[in-house]
Amino acid sequence: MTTPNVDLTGKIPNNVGLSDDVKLRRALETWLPQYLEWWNDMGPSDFADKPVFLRTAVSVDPGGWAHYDYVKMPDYRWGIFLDPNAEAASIKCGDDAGAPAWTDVPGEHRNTLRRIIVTQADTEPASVEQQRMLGHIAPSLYDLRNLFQVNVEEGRHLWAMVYLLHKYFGRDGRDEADELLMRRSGDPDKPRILGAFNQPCDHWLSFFAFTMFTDRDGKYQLAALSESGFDPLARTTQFMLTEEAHHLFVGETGLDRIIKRSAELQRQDPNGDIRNQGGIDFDLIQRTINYWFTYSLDLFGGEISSNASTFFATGLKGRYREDQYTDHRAIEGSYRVPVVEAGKMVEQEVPLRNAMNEVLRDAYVSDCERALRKWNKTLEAAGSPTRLSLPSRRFHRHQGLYADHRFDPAGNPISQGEYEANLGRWLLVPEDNAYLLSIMKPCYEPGKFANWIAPPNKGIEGRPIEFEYVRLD
Ligand code: BYC
Ligand code: FE
Ligand code: FE
Repeated sequence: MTTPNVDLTGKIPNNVGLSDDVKLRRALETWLPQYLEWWNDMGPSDFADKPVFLRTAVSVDPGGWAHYDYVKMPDYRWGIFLDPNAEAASIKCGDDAGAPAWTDVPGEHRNTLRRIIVTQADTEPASVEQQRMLGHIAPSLYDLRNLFQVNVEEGRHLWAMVYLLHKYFGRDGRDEADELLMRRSGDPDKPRILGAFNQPCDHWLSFFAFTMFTDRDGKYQLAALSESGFDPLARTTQFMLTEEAHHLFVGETGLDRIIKRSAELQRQDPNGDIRNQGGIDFDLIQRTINYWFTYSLDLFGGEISSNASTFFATGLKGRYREDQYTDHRAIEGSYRVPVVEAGKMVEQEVPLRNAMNEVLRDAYVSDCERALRKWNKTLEAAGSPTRLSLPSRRFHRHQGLYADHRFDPAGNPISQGEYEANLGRWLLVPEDNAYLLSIMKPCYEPGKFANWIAPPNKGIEGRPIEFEYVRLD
């Protein structure tokens, strides 16, 4: 399969040959106004008429895929781009590893593939909905711009999946694409599919934790899907990963800047009190890490999963960087999973294929541990005695083996009573939100930052920190 050149002239920028596929182009051009209606209703509240210094994907050349300029968000050009690969792709894992990849949907995998694609797709608009009010309390123009950059790109990720649904799944796919615009994050009657995407993200501490931990699940899921034997899915997720890196940067550096500022405030106060200077204390940061990290762990699915085994066996979804493994069939290996038996932890040996969710979660957890080490270096450099940590992956789970049991953040089984008595110490609670909203007032002056966060080390795309990233007048 060769990829057509990038076409930027039509209503929908693309490198999938839309101008030659009249039926598909019409279907997507019919979906476009519905998408824009959703964006206007559920995308960023206000700011629609403000020029934002945004990057737009205009090419699939790794050296120059993005164009930076002022754009009003509703005028952003949401496009469809597949990673071009010249050589013939093959199935990367499972029973048929090595066979030619599918350029169309195999009948026997149709329902499974559609479910995977719809699940991936659903998270993209969900995150935009969760973040829609944050512009009103942005700590700086630099951060406001990063929020909007993430939002428009999550919108493009929805386009990437809707293209697959329209092109390969006929009537069912079009219906699914319509429903993606109808579900709503947090709505009890028509919620988004996965748990984390129905949790409120009301303030910037949650925004940075979300882009750090939840977008990072996106990175690992997209990487696993980029190993898919369904070639169009592999290529579209591969290209999505180029944009994803910035989302993770926003989250990881955002938390790092808060931690740095809190350490400064801690040092300035004779009692080390951060809150009485309007900053964010470390217990609150730790509770936020606990909250979003554990909801994000849930996104990997059950520790022992026959779905995961099927996805892998049929070559629909691989592991993180499948090419780092030598055995792509994984028929023989096993994996030891800690399970609860009569209130105690014991290890159960599981066939490797059934533990594929856990294998992917392992890669994710070590990446998160790396970020924690970095933040702790920031604390050390600032002379703070505080250290932050990740809770056990058993703590506060809603999916998988540990969901029916209670654990403390260290991973020890505890009673329901003990769990409930300590929730306010371990997780973000409504009083935390009230405090955070009380200190988060908008700071829209170029080069100025809210009191609770340190400035970044540098600006965007070579521009200075005091650049007018969003023009508000
Ligand atoms: N919440 O065998 P199990 C992103 C369901 S994020 C609610 O344990 P499986 C982004 C599951 O569907 C990346 N339900 O799990 C980030 C199943 O339901 P059914 C999104 C859940 O199927 C930030 C049942 O529980 N991409 O891109 O092996 C901003 C038992 O399933 C949850 C993907 O997720 C949950 N957390 O794995 C913007 C990739 N977890 O069948 C964007 C596609 C599980 O009983 N999805 N369930 O009705 C998948 O590969 C799989 O669906 C999962 C679940 C890994 C999510
Ligand atoms: Fe995304
Ligand atoms: Fe993202």
